[in-house]
Amino acid sequence: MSSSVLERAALALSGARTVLIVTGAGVSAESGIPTFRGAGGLWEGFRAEELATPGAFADNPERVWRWYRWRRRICLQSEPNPAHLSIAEMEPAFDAFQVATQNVDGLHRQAGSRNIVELHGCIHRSRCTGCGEVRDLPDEIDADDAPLPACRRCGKMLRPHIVWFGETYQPGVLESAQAAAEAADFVLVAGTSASVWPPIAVALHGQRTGAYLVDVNPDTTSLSDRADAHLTGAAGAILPALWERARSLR
Ligand code: BV8
Ligand code: ZN
Repeated sequence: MSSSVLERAALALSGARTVLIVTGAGVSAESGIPTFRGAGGLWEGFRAEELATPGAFADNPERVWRWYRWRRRICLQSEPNPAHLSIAEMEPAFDAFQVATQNVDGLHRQAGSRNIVELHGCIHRSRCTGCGEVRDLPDEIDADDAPLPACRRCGKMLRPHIVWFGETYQPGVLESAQAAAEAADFVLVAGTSASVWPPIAVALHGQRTGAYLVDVNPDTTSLSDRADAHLTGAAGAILPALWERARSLR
């Protein structure tokens, strides 16, 4: 990546008052959490799209809970990396700042970000399939062969409080990210293959309404050539460098 691309992006960030950050699994890769489509994206030979669906849960809730318990163990052992930390550092420096994350690992909150929209839910929360009650899951994770978790209120089976493929978004979630995009002078998308459309549509809406759009990814995606700047590389290296430079230009 040429330093002039980073310089242009840093100049745009230094002049921004309102910011939206959209993140995907790549931002948590350097924390040791496998991405969906990279190496390690498979589990017992299944792809995420085969497990993170209402059908997979209806057919085999034990298998889906086993997958989420495996992923939660990894999330609970993971720490925020410099990408999460630099995003958290940026937040108080702007009039408006939102993190709209596709990740369910909770690492942005752990890093200190506060204005977060978890577009696809959170792996540390459950939702009752009967009464819909949403609750935090206990930190100690059930053993793989433990009985399926049941609602303490109505006794029905619990599911992960996560948006699965083929499901629509929780009310208000996309609307909140869309409003932040509309108000943004600067939108940064980091660590996503852009394979799920609504979060990318939000970022592009921000660009259409006047924001400078940056894509941070070691690879190129369908978003890269639409962005005003594509910063090629790992988020854990690029985001601290970008913020360091932007801060010095303010
Ligand atoms: C929706 C939670 C309508 C799960 C996820 C109806 C029926 C059936 C299907 C559909 C339907 N309606 C729409 C669909 C399509 C479907 C879809 O998109 N399918 C895909 C597979 C084509 N979409 C949906 O079902 C969505 N619902 O659209 O409702 C609607 C329409 C308009 C408005 C409102 C509603 C709901 C999709 C949500 C599914 N749940 N996650 C869980 O975690 O268990 S999606 C999951 O995959 C992620 O959350 C993310 O959103 C998506 C893509 O993953 P990424 O985060 O991008 O990760 P990936 O591994 O793919 O890429 C990592 C990237 O990082 C790579 O580019 C890599 O180069 C880069 N990278 C690696 N290392 C680094 C790095 N970058 C920076 N630094 C590094 N170090
Ligand atoms: Zn219930």
